[in-house]
Amino acid sequence: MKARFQSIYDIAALCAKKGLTQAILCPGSRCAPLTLAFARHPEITCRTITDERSAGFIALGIAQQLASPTILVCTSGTAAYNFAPAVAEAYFGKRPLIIFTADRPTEWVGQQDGQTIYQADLFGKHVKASYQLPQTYEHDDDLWAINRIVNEAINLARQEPQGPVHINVPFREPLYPAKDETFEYSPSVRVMDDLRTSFELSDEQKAFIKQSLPAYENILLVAGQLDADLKLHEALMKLLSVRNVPVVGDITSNLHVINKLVGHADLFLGQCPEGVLKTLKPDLLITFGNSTISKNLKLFLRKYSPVAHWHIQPAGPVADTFKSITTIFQSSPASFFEFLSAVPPAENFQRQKQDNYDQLWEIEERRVVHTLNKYFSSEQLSELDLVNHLIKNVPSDSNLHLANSMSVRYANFIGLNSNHRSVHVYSNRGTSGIDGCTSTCIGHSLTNNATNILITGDLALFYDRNAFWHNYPTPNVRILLLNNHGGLIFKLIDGPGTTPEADEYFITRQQLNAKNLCAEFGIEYLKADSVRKIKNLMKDFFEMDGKPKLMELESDVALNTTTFENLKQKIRKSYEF
Ligand SMILES: Cc1ncc(C[n+]2csc(CCOP(=O)(O)OP(=O)(O)O)c2C)c(N)n1
Repeated sequence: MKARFQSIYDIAALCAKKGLTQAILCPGSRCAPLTLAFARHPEITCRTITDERSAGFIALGIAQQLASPTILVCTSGTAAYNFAPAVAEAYFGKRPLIIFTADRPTEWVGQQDGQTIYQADLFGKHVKASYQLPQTYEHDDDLWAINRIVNEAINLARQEPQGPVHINVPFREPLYPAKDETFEYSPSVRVMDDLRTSFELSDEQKAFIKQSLPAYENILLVAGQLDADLKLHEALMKLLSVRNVPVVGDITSNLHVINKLVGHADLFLGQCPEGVLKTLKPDLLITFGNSTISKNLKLFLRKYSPVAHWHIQPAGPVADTFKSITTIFQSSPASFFEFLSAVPPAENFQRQKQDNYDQLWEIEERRVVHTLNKYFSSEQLSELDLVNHLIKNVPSDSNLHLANSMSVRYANFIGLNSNHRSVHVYSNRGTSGIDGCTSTCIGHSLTNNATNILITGDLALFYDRNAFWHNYPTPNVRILLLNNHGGLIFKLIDGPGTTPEADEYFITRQQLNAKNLCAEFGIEYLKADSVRKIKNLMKDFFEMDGKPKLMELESDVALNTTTFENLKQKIRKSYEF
C-alpha cells in the first residue's frame, strides 16, 4: 500500500538532494512522519535533543560550522516556542536553519485538544519566511505545493543575508505508517535550483569608488563580526601592501591573520584623552561585517562622524550602527577590497596625510599592547589573567567560542594574533543572549574534529546546562568557566553596579560551582586556583584523552573589578608621559 505521508517523506529526499546533511529531531508524536522521513534517510545525519531550546542552538552551531542549513524538527505546542531564542539569534546572526514544526490540523487549534498553540507565523519577524503546508494530500496540487514550498524555503534560507525559515506542518492522525504501507523515497523528487550570484563589484560601483576615493585623506576600515574568509584576508593584505589604512576589528572579526590589525580599539578609545580621539576621526569610514563588540568604538564613531561612510554588504537591510552611512555597496567585502587595492593611491601630500593617520592608530594600538604585555606579570589569578593564559595556550586548529557577556569582552581585550591563524572565533552576537552559548559550541563540536574551546561565565553556563543532556560524545570540548557567582558585567558597566539593588537584581548572586554538573555529564573537572599551577593545568586541559573537560576559576567580583579598573588606569596613565 502506498504511504499516506509520501509527500512528507519526500521532503527528506528533497533536503538531501539540495545538499542538506544534518538534522536535529526533538522527541514527540505529532512530528512522527517528519521524524521517520529524516531518521530513515541514508544521507541525513540525525541527532535527537530533548530540550528544544538547546536543540535550536545546537542546530545553529552545526549550521555555522558547516556553512550549510541545518534541519530542525519538533512536535506541536510549546515545543515549537522553545526554538525561539535560537531562531532569533540565527536571524540576526544570519545563519540558515530549516525549521519544521509539526502541528494539529488547523480546526483543532484552541479546542483543548492538548499540545496545541497558534503556530502559524510563530516566530514573527525573526524568520525570513513562515510557510504553512497543506494538511491533506488528496489533490495533486497539495503535493506540488509541499515540494514547491520546501524548495523555496531552502533557497531562501541560503540567499544573502542567510537566515532561518519556518515551515509549519499540520498532521491528521494516524501519524504512524500502517503495517502494509511501503516506506520509500520517490526517485524523482523535483529540485528547484537557485543559482547564486557571487556579489562581485559592478562597473558602476567601481567607477564610483575611483571617482570618489581621491577626495578623502583619513580613511578608516572597521570590521564587525565575520567568519574567517581566506579570500577577504588575501584582499585586505593586498590592500595594506599598497595603502596604509588602519583596519579596526574585534576578536569576532576573525581578522587576526592581519599583522597590523588594530584589535584593541575598545581599550584605548575608552581611556585616551579627547585630543587623541579628535586626531583619530576618519574622513571616510568603510565598514563591513555584522555587529561590533566595542561600545567605545560606537561612541567614538557616533561623536566623530566621518564625512562619508561606505558600508559593504552583499544584500539585505543595513544597520546604521554609527549613524553615518552615506553609501551602501552591495558586494562581498573581498571583491570590494580586491578592487580597492588596484586603485592607485595618490602620490603626494595627500598620501603623506593618510600615512600619518594610519600611524596614529598604530601608535595607540602599540601603546595598549605594550601596557597589556607588562600588565600580566603579577601573581594573581583574576578572570582576565586566566583568559590571557588560555589564549596564549590555544592550540592551532581550534574553534574559540565566546559566551556573552564578560567572556567575549575579556577575549576581545586580549585578542589573537597572526600566530593564531588557524583559530576561528564564534560568538552569539546576533542577539547577545546568554541562553545558548554552550549549546552552540556543542553543535560545532558534533560536526568537527577541532578543539572547541568555550569561555563562559557562570550564569550563561548554568542557564544552558541542557547543552550536555544528550547521548553524543563531545571529547573535543574544553570549557573555561569564569565563576564569579553572578553576572559580573553588571558590576563593570556604568549604572547598575552602584545601585543598592545591584547584588540581588542585577548581578544575581548564585552559589553553584560546576563540580556536580561535570560529574553528572561525564566531564573531567579541573580547578584553576593558583598562577603557579597554570602551566600544568593548561597542559592537562588541552590534552586530548577522549573526554570533554571543564576548568573552573572561582573568583570574587571585587578582584575582577579591581583588575579591570587597574588595567584601564594603566592605559590612562600611559598618556601622561
Ligand atoms: C537570555 C538572556 N537573559 C538575560 C541577559 C542579560 N545578561 C547579559 S550578561 C548577563 C550576566 C551573565 O553572567 P555570567 O554568565 O555569569 O557572565 P559574567 O557577566 O560574569 O561575565 C545577563 C543576565 C541576556 N543577555 N540573555
